[in-house]
Amino acid sequence: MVSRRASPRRLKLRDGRTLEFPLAMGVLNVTPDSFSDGGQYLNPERALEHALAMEAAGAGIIDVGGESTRPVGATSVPVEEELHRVTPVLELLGRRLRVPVSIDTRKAAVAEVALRHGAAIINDVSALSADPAMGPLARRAGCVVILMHMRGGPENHGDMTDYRDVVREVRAYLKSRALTAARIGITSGRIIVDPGLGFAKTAEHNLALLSGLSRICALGYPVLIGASRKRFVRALAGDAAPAVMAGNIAVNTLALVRGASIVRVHDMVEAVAALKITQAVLRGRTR
Ligand code: PMM
Repeated sequence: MVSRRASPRRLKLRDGRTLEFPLAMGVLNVTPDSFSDGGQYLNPERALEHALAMEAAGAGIIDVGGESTRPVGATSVPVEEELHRVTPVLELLGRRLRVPVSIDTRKAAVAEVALRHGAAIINDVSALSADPAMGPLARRAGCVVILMHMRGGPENHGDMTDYRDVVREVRAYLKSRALTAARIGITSGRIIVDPGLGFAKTAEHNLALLSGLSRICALGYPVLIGASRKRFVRALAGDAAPAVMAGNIAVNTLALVRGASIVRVHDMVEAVAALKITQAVLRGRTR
């Protein structure tokens, strides 16, 4: 039986700021090879401009990443290269951005530099399993962590898609990673979980996870959904830009209705408009 706990409506950050859910997280990939926006924001000034535009459009978090995790052909990036990509961007964002920054990394050395530049959240697609120093760093820093489900690494997760009951297995994994985090002193009020759409999942698995999302929300942690521009959306909706955009919005809206707290997106204006409407309908009032 699935025990139910309501996801919190808000979450406190270590600097006293509060994340009010639901919110949209803006993707800022500082990589040459991410599948949808690779190469666009390697220049720190352009990255800042894009982050400020997403903030102005209503982003609640900006997620900075220096390592591509796309399912086909992503290679592991050496720590020096990842730092070289993200550090100048983090420096600029730390001075100019008002909304919290998260760092999308599996490496504690990268997370540590990001935290020093004011990042408030570690977005670890390995759920603290890739680098043994990541959990202790997050505990010492008192930051929020995003624990995502995947199998293998960016190099090989596309092949590891064998599940009996994907929702049950992903839910059990997230629960166990959250308990492991709690055991090293990361309190439950600092944990966000993510089923990891597209990471060691077929299109059917992604759809099953979206259909069964309320079972993952019932763990009681805020749930993040990252569907934006992913292959299963493009396969279902079509590859033309307006079709992909509409597909993203449909997935995000359904995820919010099923209890998701955060949607991770590239197209902020459209995502925030859809989020506002969804929230107003769910509440039955405009504010
Ligand atoms: N997806 C990507 C990268 N980081 N982090 C979380 N928490 N959840 C995701 O779904 C996720 C992620 C890959 O997408 P991108 O290349 O567009 O950033």
